[in-house]
Amino acid sequence: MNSVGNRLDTTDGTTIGTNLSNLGTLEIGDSPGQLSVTGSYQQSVDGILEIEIGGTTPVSEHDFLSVMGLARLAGTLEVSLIDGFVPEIGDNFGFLMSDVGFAGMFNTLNLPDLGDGKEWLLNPGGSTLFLEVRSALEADVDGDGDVDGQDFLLIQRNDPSLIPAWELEYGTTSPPVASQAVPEPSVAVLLLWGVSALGYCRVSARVHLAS
Ligand SMILES: [Ca+2]
Ligand SMILES: [Ca+2]
Repeated sequence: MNSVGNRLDTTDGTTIGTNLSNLGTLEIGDSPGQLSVTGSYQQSVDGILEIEIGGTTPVSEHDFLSVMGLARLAGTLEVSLIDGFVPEIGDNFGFLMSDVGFAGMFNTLNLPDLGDGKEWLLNPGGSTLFLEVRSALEADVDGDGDVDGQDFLLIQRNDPSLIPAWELEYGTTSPPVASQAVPEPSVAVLLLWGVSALGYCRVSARVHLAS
């Protein structure tokens, strides 16, 4: 148990042979390093997990927390870049692994500025929680950090609604205005959900009438 306001510093390769409940600040390793928890990891809303990133290799270049039990998340993820490292588009950093899985999510992400054209994405896929660096350019649909003819071909084929964004961002490697989120796809997903829910209602109504 790491209590509110307390800082728990672990040296490299430390194993905690029980459940770890973090209500304070958890720092992993001696600069980049690894902490293994054989039980579960629970972080409260007051808890802070500090992750240092100095490269893409876990443990030797960025902090890595390995949990054998459930990782129940809340509170703050605090990331800092070390050793002058500048993340590039496509870089990803798996910093938290759980053999069982995850519950909850961090309430606050304190992530370092990546500069123009790049943004962070927290990817909770599978057994490892990744931080990824992706292009902040809306029309950079192939995700290589620029907006060019390749992107246009893909946009023309798959999503013509991005053509105005492509015209605005063409030839740039950093956008005039960083576009954080694209609202249209989520609206489309909501609409699809609505349509399928409607279809389901109709089917069940028919079943009732028939019986
Ligand atoms: Ca560290
Ligand atoms: Ca591109």
